[in-house]
Amino acid sequence: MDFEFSSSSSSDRRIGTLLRHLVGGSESLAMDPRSSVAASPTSGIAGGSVFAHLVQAPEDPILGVTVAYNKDPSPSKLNLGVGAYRTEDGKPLVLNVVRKAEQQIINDRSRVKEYLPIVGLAEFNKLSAKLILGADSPAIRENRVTTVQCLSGTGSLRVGAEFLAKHYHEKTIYIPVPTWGNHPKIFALAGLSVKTYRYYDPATRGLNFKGLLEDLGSASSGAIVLLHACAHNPTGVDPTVQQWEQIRQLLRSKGLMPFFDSAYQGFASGNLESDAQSIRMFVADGGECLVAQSFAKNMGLYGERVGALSIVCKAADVAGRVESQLKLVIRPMYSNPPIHGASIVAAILRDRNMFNEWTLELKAMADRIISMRKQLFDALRARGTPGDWSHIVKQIGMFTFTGLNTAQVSFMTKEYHIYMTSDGRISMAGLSSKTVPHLTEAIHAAVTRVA
Ligand code: CBA
Repeated sequence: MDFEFSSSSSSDRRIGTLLRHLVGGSESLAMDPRSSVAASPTSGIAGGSVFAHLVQAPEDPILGVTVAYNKDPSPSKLNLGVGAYRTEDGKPLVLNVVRKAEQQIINDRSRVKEYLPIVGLAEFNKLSAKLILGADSPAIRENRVTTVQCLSGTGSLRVGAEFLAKHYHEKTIYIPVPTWGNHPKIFALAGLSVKTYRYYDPATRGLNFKGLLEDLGSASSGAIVLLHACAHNPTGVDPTVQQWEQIRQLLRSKGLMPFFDSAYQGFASGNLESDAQSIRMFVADGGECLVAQSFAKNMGLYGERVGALSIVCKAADVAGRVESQLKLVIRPMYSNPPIHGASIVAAILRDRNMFNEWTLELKAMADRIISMRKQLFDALRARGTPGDWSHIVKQIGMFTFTGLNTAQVSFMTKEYHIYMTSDGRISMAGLSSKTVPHLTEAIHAAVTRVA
């Protein structure tokens, strides 16, 4: 399945079809992001506004869940839509170490609010690359990596996509099915042609490894391949280390370009090193790759929009020229990135004590999510809810891909005020011991009463 970025209406339909396919039939995602015009050409002048012809666009399939949740007056409502960490009390969490770093920044009167360079805060870039590629990475030592600060994970993916669309010889990117709903839009709007590869097998609720190898094995040579570094969203299903090794060999043998999305380093296992292992395997072989990195989840800096794009090259002089071209991509988009969030990250990563404190807080968040998996699984078993729910404890990261269908999700929202994405994904990070019984009751009712 593929689609091109062009303005023809048949390709518009193909984008709609692709998006529908990727998210398992969700109507709201079937919207073509560029199709905003009502059918009648004369409606443009109605009501005197030149925008009167615009149709109302649907809410975003993930962020729109929060919009709907906020409108619900029910005291028992529960938001398990967006992947945002909540405490046992259901509250957003600002890490202690982040508060400390912010205090340090505020106390430092020498700090000013000047523009950062186009590529962002140099120290942040250096430390981010070290965090994801490893302190002893030969690629860093040999100056073969260029890292630019971007607007969180999304911005890093978009800058990487724009760069590839402009400068990489192959314009096709393969993305897994399913994947995070924003991926196809980011790549298509950057001008890449998006194709898919099989990833998830609903029958086993596990990895469709054979399908993955077949699809990537028949990919056009040189194509780009999007890989979730860990904690695949939405399925929570990751390849094993042995499977990663096979994927690496396949990509390298066909000259495919890996583009890693690392939005959850530390959230999958609670360990920063193991969650970066897939990427490091690809960097260790000396080949090239792109890495989009987000600090939204692992430092809880969601709204600060802190992230980085690293491009690992084969030679230092190439990395230097790549960086010069990235600047040309960034400058007309947003000129240069914001300073505050990157300063927080740099303060934490540079200081050994603060770094250690961060890893403990990160581990505590990951452990709470893992314990929620166990509690939900136990509760469903105790309730005698039909079905094998073992995938809840087997899946990794922030989300459980429950297997509930769209009708069951709508039922849970309507009857139990539980908000989640229509593909049946729930954010385990939004759950607490107090809300597990309510969710269990809702799932039980959904699977026993709704087909
Ligand atoms: N990649 C993946 C795989 C993600 O899941 C997300 C976040 C991002 C972007 C990139 P940011 O730009 O904030 O760094 O993250 N996905 C969500 O957690 C949510 O934040 C989610 O609920 O799927 C989102 O934006 O949709």
